[in-house]
Amino acid sequence: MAQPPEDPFVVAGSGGVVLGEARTNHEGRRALLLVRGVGNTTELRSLAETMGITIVETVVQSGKDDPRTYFGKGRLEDIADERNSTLAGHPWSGVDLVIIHTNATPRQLVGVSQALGVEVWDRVRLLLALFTAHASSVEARTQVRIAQLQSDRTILRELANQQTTGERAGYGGGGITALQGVLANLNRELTNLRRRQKKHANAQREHRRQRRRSGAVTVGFVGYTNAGKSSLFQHLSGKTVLVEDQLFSTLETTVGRMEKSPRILLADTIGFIDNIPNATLAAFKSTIAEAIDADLTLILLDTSDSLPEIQRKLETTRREVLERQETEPDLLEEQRSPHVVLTKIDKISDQQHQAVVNLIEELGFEGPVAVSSITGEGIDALQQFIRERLFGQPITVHVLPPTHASPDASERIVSAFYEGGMVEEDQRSEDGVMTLKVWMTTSKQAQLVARWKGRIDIK
Ligand SMILES: Nc1nc2c(ncn2[C@@H]2O[C@H](COP(=O)(O)OP(=O)(O)OP(=O)(O)O)[C@@H](O)[C@H]2O)c(=O)[nH]1
Ligand SMILES: [Mg+2]
Repeated sequence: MAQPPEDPFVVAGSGGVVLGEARTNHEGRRALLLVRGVGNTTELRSLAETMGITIVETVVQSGKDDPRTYFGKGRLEDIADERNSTLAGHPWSGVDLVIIHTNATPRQLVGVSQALGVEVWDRVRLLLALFTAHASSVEARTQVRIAQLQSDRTILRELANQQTTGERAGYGGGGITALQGVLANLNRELTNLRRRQKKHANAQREHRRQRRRSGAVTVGFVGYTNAGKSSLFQHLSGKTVLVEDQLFSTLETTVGRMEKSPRILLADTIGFIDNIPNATLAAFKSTIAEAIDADLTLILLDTSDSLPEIQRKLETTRREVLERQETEPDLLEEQRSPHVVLTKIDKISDQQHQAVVNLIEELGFEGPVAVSSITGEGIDALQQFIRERLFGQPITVHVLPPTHASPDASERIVSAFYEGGMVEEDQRSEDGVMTLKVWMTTSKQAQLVARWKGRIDIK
């Protein structure tokens, strides 16, 4: 009897479904792309390219998806024949992967893989493979694995279903029992990973609370993948992160201080892409939470995209942000309105820039700040904007000299202001009064006023 391997990673593969080790490097693989009807294949091609996969040919069949096999049965048989009879030099030689140009159903994945006898991915499995290849931290690997297992489970369930209804012959030698064993292993691993992820999410939430209590404020960057989030983060924080002209360079959250305002923290995180199934997206929820459970959320848009593209991405991102904010009950009202930042303005003309600004305003957003992380244009204005948005205008604090009744040293009070906000000026007059110009949240101000009543005077 065929034993299911320990690792229940599942790929749709030769002769049906192959169980094997999760492969993380797909560099150099050659693939066929199947497209049903008309479709723009640009996104899928750049996803494949990012992973070093060559699409040797795009095979198109007109008409609507077949619910069982995506392509028609006859056409799939032709493809299988051609692939099996390729000689060296044929463009299809070495093809060991077929990619379906859609988010396919488990039934279609199984159907195509059975018909072609080769590993089959759809758009979601391609994304998952890409995430797996790019995941470098424990956090990222955990969430990607969860998403992958959830997707594998839908395929295993489809197989189990086909077996119980007699649509398909036995699974290995063990039939349904072996399949159930694999499913049970998978569920066990999923439970463990979810527990680990939940722990991590709770720890992070607690971390955010502590940061907030200490007077630090957070700015979250959200936006589509490749919008320029990590580049801007790097520019403002001086902290090095991965920046690449590819989709999904970033999969986890990095928090860094804004160089010119150390009390302001910036959160760079994973980007969005269209049409991801909810179950897959859910695995990334705690990562994105870091940027959404922020004092100010900035939506980054690549200005070199076309206007319809910008509009679609902005509307989708706004919807995502609002939906996710609903699951963060601690957020205050003023934290709930995201602001738009236009990136890569070095790539467009003033005229194009104006057209984008008009569009953003028509969509109900305030005038966006525009920046270039390459030339540095707009960066000062953005820093000023962030500061004013978070702290309002700076306050002037007079710290009175110590008295007999309250002998607290002025220095302690002054350092509390340094810790809780951003001190821009600091002067001491001859009568011992210290005057500070400080950017600070109103809640932190209230806390310090309550603590040193009578010792400080704020204007
Ligand atoms: N010309 C120009 N290119 C930029 C600018 N900002 C970023 N880029 C380029 O855009 C590409 C993507 O930048 P990233 O900062 O990695 O984008 P990201 O939003 O973090 O992308 P993911 O992490 O993949 O979601 C890189 O090739 C950058 O060099 C800019 O202001 N001007
Ligand atoms: Mg990034």
